[in-house]
Amino acid sequence: MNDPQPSAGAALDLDVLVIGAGIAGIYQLHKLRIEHPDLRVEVVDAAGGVGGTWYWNRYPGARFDSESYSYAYFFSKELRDDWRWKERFSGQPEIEEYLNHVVDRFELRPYITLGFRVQSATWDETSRSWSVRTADGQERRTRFLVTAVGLLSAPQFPIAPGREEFRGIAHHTALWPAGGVDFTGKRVAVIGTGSSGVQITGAIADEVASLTVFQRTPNWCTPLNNTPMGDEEYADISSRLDEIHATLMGSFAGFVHQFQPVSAFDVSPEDRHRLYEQLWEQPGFAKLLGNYMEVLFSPEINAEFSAFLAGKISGLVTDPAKADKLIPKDHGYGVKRPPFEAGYYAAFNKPNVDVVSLTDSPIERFTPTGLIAGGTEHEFDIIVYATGFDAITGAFDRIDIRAGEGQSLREYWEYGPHTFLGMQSPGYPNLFFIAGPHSTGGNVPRAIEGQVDFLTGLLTRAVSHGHERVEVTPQAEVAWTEHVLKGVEGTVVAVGKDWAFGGNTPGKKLAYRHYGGGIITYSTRCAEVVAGDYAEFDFA
Ligand code: N01
Repeated sequence: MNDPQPSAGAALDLDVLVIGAGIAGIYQLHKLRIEHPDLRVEVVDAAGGVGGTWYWNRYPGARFDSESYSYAYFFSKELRDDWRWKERFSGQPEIEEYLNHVVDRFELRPYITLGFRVQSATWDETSRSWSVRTADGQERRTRFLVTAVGLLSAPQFPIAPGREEFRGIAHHTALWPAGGVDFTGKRVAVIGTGSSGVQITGAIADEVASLTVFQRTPNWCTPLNNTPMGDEEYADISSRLDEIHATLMGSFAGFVHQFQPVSAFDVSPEDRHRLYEQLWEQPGFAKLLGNYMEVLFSPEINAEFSAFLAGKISGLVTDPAKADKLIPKDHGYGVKRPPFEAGYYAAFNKPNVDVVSLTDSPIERFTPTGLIAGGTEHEFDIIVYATGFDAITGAFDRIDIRAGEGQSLREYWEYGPHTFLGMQSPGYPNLFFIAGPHSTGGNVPRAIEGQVDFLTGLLTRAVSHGHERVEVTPQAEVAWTEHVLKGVEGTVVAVGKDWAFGGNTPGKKLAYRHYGGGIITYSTRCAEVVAGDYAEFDFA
């Protein structure tokens, strides 16, 4: 922690407390240190190291599916120049190393407290401060509280009984042990076929004695097409990073890929198929974001591209029965956030790798030696829970956040979040969210960048005027929430199956919790608020 400096809230421990030392928390800390070195700032995190998502998700195969250089921070030319990404889509160890490098390079570590799991945050109107507590009695009193708790940081497990009875090794992909897990010659179950399950399946298939993938919903996986970054290509990219940054911030979802400049309906079916074949060979998200925009809006084009992918899967998986199970039937491409694969479909061509459909054979219970699904007992040495997250609001719901005697934030957001710009809700003064509900998805660090910059400006506006209290108006919240919900109408995503709706979490109310308007619309709205001197906020 930094030395206390006199400020308007000298009786408090801190001016700003940030919860979360991931991509968002690290950047927010750096920005405040640079722009407000006089403010007392601390970042707390439950983890034993920095990195957030990239600290916890250290399972085999965990890696970027945004191009490495497009995901990294852009705020420092020196940082960009002295870090050389090894792969187009780098793996978790390199990403964790990078984030530690950033923390040390910018001397942020003294301001970060690890092993600090926030249990509650309570607003006190008299002192205009938040009291933030852990279960073991630690407390911080802070003027402003910023959550950077992650969109996907509240892991969830299958609800079938008996999980604790299993006597083998069992880990959730998002709670992976630092020492790793030895899969050699083991009988392994992977439960879940989202991005995590797809990545780990491809990574371990060659090591195991047997692998059974338990699939609730098949996904449209396409090749990641990862490659090492050659010196020539890297030098070219490095020389154009300012230009690339402008492209990312001027794009829909912060990726290097750009939608086709023509409508799918203005080209022939043969030309469309030619493009689909080209996209298949391209890296990562090109398949979604380098496609015709109509793949997201037109049921006809979406069905056409989905049929193309179904053909590819049938070509990759030699056993027609397995291929049939692996092809989604109930949703088109892009309805759920698509995973990218490296060796996933090929794994099912091995005789010791199988897929069990949980629709046909639901998991009835776990046993000391494995699990029972559809009446069949399966024995395993290792169970991998790749069952995802109580997404977006889940990490908030696990903290008891209350303003005075009012309802908790959990209750306030139960039927879906209400926010202004995804950054504040009325009734919760001085509490701000980065990469929380109603914030832009896609290449998340680019959305985070815009939010941190905006929030730092808002805090500057407050402290430079000696204001101790900032609260968004209810009108601004209503207008933004309506804008968010209207924006998703008419897209293929609106079917509501994705974690962005909570459709993956039993009992969660279905509501759109992301922001689908894209980075440009979002940043334009932020710029309008700044130009209007933050009229949507009450300062006191
Ligand atoms: O989680 P998921 P994830 N019994 O929710 C199934 C990012 N990410 O960790 O589809 C049985 O996607 C569930 O089934 P269903 C990325 O944004 C990025 O894989 O809900 N199965 C699904 O198959 C991604 O979207 C990277 O029907 C159960 C799976 O478990 C997000 O994180 C890598 C179940 C969960 O899939 C989440 O990905 C990894 C149950 N009770 C993740 N509950 C990159 O490459 C759930 N499932 C950057």
